[in-house]
Amino acid sequence: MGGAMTTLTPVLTKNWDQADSFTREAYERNGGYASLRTALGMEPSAIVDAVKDSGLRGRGGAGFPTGMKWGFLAQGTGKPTYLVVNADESEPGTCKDIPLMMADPHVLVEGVIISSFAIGAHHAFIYVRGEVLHVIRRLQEAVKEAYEAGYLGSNILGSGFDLELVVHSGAGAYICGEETALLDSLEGFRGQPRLKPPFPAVAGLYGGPTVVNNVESIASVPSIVGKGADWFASMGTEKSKGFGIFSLSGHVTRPGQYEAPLGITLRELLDMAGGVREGHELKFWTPGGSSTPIFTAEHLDVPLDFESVGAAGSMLGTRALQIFDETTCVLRAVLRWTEFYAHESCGKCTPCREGTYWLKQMLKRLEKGQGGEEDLTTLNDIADNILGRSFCALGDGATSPIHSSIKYFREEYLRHFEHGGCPFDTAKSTKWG
Ligand code: L3W
Ligand code: SF4
Repeated sequence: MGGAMTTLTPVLTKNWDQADSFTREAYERNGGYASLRTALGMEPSAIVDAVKDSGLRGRGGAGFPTGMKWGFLAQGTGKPTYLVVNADESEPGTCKDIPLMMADPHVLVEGVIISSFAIGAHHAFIYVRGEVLHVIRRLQEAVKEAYEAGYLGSNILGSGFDLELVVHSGAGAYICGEETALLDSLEGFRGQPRLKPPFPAVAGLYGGPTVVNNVESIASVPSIVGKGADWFASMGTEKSKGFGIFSLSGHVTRPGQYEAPLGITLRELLDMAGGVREGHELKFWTPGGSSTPIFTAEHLDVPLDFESVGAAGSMLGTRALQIFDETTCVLRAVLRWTEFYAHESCGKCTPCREGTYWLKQMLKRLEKGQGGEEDLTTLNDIADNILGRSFCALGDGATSPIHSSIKYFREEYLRHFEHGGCPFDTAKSTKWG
């Protein structure tokens, strides 16, 4: 888990400071599984309506309305309906689902049961990133405890509703966070994105209608059922309702998870997190992980909701706020992210497979100061030929750091070329030499 944790809206993080928060006993002591009892007494369609009315939007990066997605499920296909939780958290900087599953796995399990009941699924899967064995074990234990208590299995709490829940481990590929690659991986194939449409809601796992939702989205459902759609919708902004976990990392005094209403600003979050590390100043940051265009100090007061971040030229994404101070070479950060995308590209389509490789090769050279201004045109051109021409969002995401760093830090690129190397290496100071 990260370091600090502050809650302006103590919902998902409210129990994290209790030593036994991950146990069923603690979860029930804190009121857990009461929403499940409420939900089982409701019409499934009423739960779908409550999620629609709450305004909950997907917390995995895209912000698609959760209730609407549930409403898109194909009916009368003759195939089973599935719920799949995307717990493949791998976006650079994103650290919210893993701490949530470690500290409070039962809120996710309860969310899975209620959501499955709402959409009529009798089989649910939590697809967890392969590297995080400790999270997998914790989830498996929570699922076992839920079966023992009669929250899972046949005739749940005497309601007549049956649900089997499987925790499935991935094999450590970032692309398996893309929902259709995840489904392929879950079916036992190599994880590569499928053509959409059909969307999973129509033909997903084993060809059946499937809801794929992020961990945080599903974990928000028990509170919506327990406290009501209006309560949820009273937080956040007009179009970005509710709360979310913001993960702050990098050059910040107290990195960690901060739960707050959508629409909070980085300035306000930094106030809670003790500011940029002492004696330093903010240089650039990502609002939603490395796949979202970077922001600078001029964006400190942009409300962190889907609309405002979009209007300011980036994306809210996964609310992964990576903070960099003036000691950071922006080219080096961009190179590091680009190496990640080149490594994780699944190779299915040419613009991403070849483009991310060439971006990496060029950036390696430019970071060493071997280049000229014309290289920035080429760099932008390669990125232009990936963006919108790739098969899935990974390719598009890889272009965000390139375009935005050239937009805001062209001078720093040029400084490398004038210097014949990275000015941050030779200066050995907090600023350029
Ligand atoms: C039925 C329609 N369903 C859309 C569903 C669709 C999906 C959801 C959103 O990318 C973003 C990406 C990353 N009928 C539908 C429909 N849907 N139209 O809505 O779909 P989409 O395509 O907008 O987005 P996506 O493919 O889910 C996710 C960004 O998130 N990101 C990445 C985060 C990575 C992680 C991780 O660590 N694993 O979360 C960060 O910003 O760039 O833009 O369910 O089926 N007509
Ligand atoms: Fe694979 Fe990249 Fe194409 Fe996505 S954009 S399908 S990750 S090669």
